Amino acid sequence: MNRRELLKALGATTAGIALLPQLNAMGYFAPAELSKSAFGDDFLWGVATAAYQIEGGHNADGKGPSVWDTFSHGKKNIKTGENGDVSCDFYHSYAQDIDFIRQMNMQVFRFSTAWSRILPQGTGAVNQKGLDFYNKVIDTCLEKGLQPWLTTYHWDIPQALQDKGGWTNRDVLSWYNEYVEVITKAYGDRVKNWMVMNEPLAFTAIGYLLGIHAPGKTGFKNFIPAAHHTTLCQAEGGRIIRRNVKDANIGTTFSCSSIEPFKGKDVHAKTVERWDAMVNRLFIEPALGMGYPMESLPAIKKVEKYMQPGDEEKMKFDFDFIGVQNYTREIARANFIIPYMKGLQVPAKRRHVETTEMGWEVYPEGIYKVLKKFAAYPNVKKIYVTENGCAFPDVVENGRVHDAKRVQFFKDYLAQVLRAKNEGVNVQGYFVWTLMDNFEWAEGYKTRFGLVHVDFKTQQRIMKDSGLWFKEFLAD
Ligand code: IFM
Repeated sequence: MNRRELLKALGATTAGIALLPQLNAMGYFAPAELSKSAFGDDFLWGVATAAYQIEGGHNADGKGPSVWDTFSHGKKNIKTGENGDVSCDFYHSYAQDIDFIRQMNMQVFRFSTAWSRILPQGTGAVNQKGLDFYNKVIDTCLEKGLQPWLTTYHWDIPQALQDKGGWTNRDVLSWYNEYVEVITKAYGDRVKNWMVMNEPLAFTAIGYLLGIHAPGKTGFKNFIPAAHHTTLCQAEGGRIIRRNVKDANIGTTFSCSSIEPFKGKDVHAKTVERWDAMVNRLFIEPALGMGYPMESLPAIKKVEKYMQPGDEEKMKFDFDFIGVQNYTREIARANFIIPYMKGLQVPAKRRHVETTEMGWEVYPEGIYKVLKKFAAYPNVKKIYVTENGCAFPDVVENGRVHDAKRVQFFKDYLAQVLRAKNEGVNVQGYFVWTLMDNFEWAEGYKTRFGLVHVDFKTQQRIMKDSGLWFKEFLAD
């Protein structure tokens, strides 16, 4: 039964009328027809990528190794045994790939710079050819009428710095500052939209706590200092951009998920609070001057060991915008055996809900909830959805990819973004994860998120039906 039929059936009964507020909360009154104009003329549309996931050219023109070069070559670190040495070969095919963005009638290309392409040893000598590569990317965007949006860090710290402890070493503050000084001075004349970090929780928790991502470290002894130094760099990066880039629009991005109690039961409320503090609050609240959410997540008190006088102040930065990145929701269940978190996330597959190939629940209302949640912080001025997307198994048939599930995913999630916007959330743009299929970290190339299909043997590209859908949707 579709939305209209359901409302018609329910509207005729007293019980149905009583249900109307609940249906409203569930998004049943979100506009059925999506249109570009419903989002407004100033709303920005784009795609997001990350250097290691698309570039390849892993040792081209003087690039130094990053943690991901090392990690992906380690035995059994990547489920498929693959690595990002060549990936989509964006290093050589950037002009053709950027053209796809234009063809889809989008305005924004969000990408990251690879620190070790620019500073092969992390600090010291600058690799001019590495700098030039991003000059070409930026100039190509501008020639094609696209806005380049630059993320300074998307998980690929130079291996030379990891050898000295990487994000766990407080010296990372000066290493990172040197890198941001270089890129802001090199690109600030043309790049006006900057994001400091990509999903700080993801790279510190998956890389330094769980050991599933580079650099493969585990335990709170690694995670806590890595998280604290990232928080400091998040703010300092903002200050350097402000100083060096005239008229910059400065943000940073967060992986955000609505955390909900298992079977809606109150007994899991404390667990929900702890997971919410970890997933949604840990990195934004110090930037907003609220400190770490220690009351909700006592395990974070361990950070005090790494705090130096003045750090509370140094963690703050007045961002122009916040990048919200959402894919799914999490269901939390109390379990007192689990150290620190005292609870677990209940995997979607055990809940028998619709999932993507990543095993993540398809839950469009989740993006509405996180937009409302982040917009409720008094100092959050504006929001962009800097990532949203899905992996489904794609099949090439007669030169086409009919990815109907992905198209539906975007329609449903966009309806919820519009619902939040219509309720007053200052959301000003939406960037799809991602332009083209690429190296999905520990999953390898199997999970495809792109609007453009990539044949990794031939490097042939095909715009999927989802890419064609955006082209049509965004056409003037
Ligand atoms: O591929 C990643 C990206 O690097 C960061 N956000 C989530 C995406 C999908 O897993």
